[in-house]
Amino acid sequence: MKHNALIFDLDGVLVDTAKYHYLAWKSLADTLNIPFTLQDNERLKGVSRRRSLEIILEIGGVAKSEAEQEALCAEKNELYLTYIRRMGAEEVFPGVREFLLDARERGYRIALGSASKNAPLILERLELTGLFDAIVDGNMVSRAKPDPEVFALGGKLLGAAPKACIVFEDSVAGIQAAHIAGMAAVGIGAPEALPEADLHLPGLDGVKIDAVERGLP
Ligand code: B16
Ligand code: MG
Repeated sequence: MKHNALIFDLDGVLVDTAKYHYLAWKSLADTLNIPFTLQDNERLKGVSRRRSLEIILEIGGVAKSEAEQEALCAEKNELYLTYIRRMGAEEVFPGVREFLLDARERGYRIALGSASKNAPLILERLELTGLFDAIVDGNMVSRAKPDPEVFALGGKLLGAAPKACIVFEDSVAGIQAAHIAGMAAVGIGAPEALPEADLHLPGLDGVKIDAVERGLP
């Protein structure tokens, strides 16, 4: 095997949490009389909570103080958590659990590299925690993708050199972050959406790690 460590983004790779982020942000935007659509929500994927709020305020042309923004972020997160607490293992994307189990059996070390501060809770709800050797979440990093911080820390916690790591990502900024970290990047989603990825997969259903290794340059 060419690599020995795998690092996974959470939202859009292992599970669809974007729909819950949308519902929570939509409720908040409604209270602020800001129009917020599913299309706007695309701009929030992989972006931090605080930056997401800034984008929504920009859409509405609304200004808020630092303290007000903190309070709005807390309010949004409470709403978001009402959805997350109801999540179950059936929401894991098809084939993800099998892919992780197969990779572990073959000796790969596995980390999460997510911008979400709620990532540990989400992995618990999905009953995936035990399949990860390390979890890097939004509480542990200060710089957002495309900064490589989240993946560099993931590799470090796994004791793996960048060249030994494969990142699985669904966002352009995440693919860039992986490359800046010196890691291979598998794009989950349409090839046109992630032109810089080293390999494209529509998802992990029916995929095995040895096929990923063969597909990477
Ligand atoms: P939280 P990822 C990201 O997850 C989401 O894509 C993004 O929409 C969200 O704003 C961010 O986490 C922060 O989430 O409010 O839970 O801290 O794709 O990096 O796994
Ligand atoms: Mg993502």
